[in-house]
Amino acid sequence: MWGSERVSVVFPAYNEAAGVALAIHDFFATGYVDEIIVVDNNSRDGTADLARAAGARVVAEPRQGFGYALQRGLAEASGDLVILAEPDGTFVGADVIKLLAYAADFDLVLGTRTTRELIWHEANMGWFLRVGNVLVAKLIQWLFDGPSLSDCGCTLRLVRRTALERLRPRLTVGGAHFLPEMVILALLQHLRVIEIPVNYRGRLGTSKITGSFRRTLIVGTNMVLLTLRYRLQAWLDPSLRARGRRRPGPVAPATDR
Ligand SMILES: Nc1nc2c(ncn2[C@@H]2O[C@H](COP(=O)(O)OP(=O)(O)OP(=O)(O)O)[C@@H](O)[C@H]2O)c(=O)[nH]1
Ligand SMILES: [Mg+2]
Repeated sequence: MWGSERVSVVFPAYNEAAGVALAIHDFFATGYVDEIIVVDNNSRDGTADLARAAGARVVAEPRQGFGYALQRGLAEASGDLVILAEPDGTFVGADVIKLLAYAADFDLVLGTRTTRELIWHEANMGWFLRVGNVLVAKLIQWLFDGPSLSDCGCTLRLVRRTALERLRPRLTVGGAHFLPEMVILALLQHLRVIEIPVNYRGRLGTSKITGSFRRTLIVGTNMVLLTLRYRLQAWLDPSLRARGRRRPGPVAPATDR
C-alpha cells in the first residue's frame, strides 16, 4: 500500500526462469507492493511455476508478444496504482518508491534510463540504443506537445487506475513497440505525464528484444512509424484527442489535496 492506495506490479515474462523469482522478491521487499502479476507468455522454461512459488499471481497470455503480455497484465491488475516492469534483473525494486513519490501529481510516471550514474556497468545500453531511445522520445515530445522525454523504451513506469481506464480500451500494439503507444495516448488524452531517472542493470537470462542490432532497428522503425501514424490520425480525427486544453497545474498546495 502507498498511503491508502493499493499497488500492483506487472511483469511480462517469456522464458525468464533465470530472474523471475529474484525480481518478485526484490519488488515485494520494498514493502509497498500488494500484488505482483506475472504474465506468462508461452514460456517453456518453468517461469510460471517459479513465479507462483515466489508469491506472484500468474496469468497465461497465449498471444505471443511484449505488448499483448503487458495489455493482459494491465487488464488483470487490481491496484489503484499499477507499475509495469520486467522480471529479468534489469530494474531495481527500490525504484518503485521513486515512481510512487510522483503518483500524487501525475497519471503516468515514466522511468528514463539515461542518467549515467544509474546505468550499471553490465547493462545493455550501447550508443545505438541510447541515441535511438532519445530520438524517438524527442519525436513524441515534439509531435504531441509532451513534457521532456528522453527514453521511449523504458518498461518501468507507473499508471494511475483512473488513467488506465481511459488508456486501456485504446491500446492496440501487441508487439515490441508497445511502450510509446501508451505515452502517445496519454498525451492525446491530456493526462499528466512525467519522466524520472531509474537504474538500469545487466539482464539475467536471454534477451528477446534489444539484444540484437537488427531487432533493435526493427523495433525502433516500428516506433517511429507508429508515432507518425498517430500524429496524422490525430489531425484527421479530432475524437482521438481529449477535448479542451491541457490539464492546468495544481491550484492548492499538495498537502491540501
Ligand atoms: N520480446 C518479447 N518479450 C516478451 C514477450 N512476452 C513477454 N516478454 C517479456 O518482455 C520483457 C522485455 O523483453 P527483453 O528481452 O527483456 O527485452 P529488452 O528489455 O528490450 O532487452 P534486454 O533486457 O536488454 O534483453 C521481458 O520481461 C520478456 O520476458 C514476447 O513475446 N516477446
Ligand atoms: Mg529487459
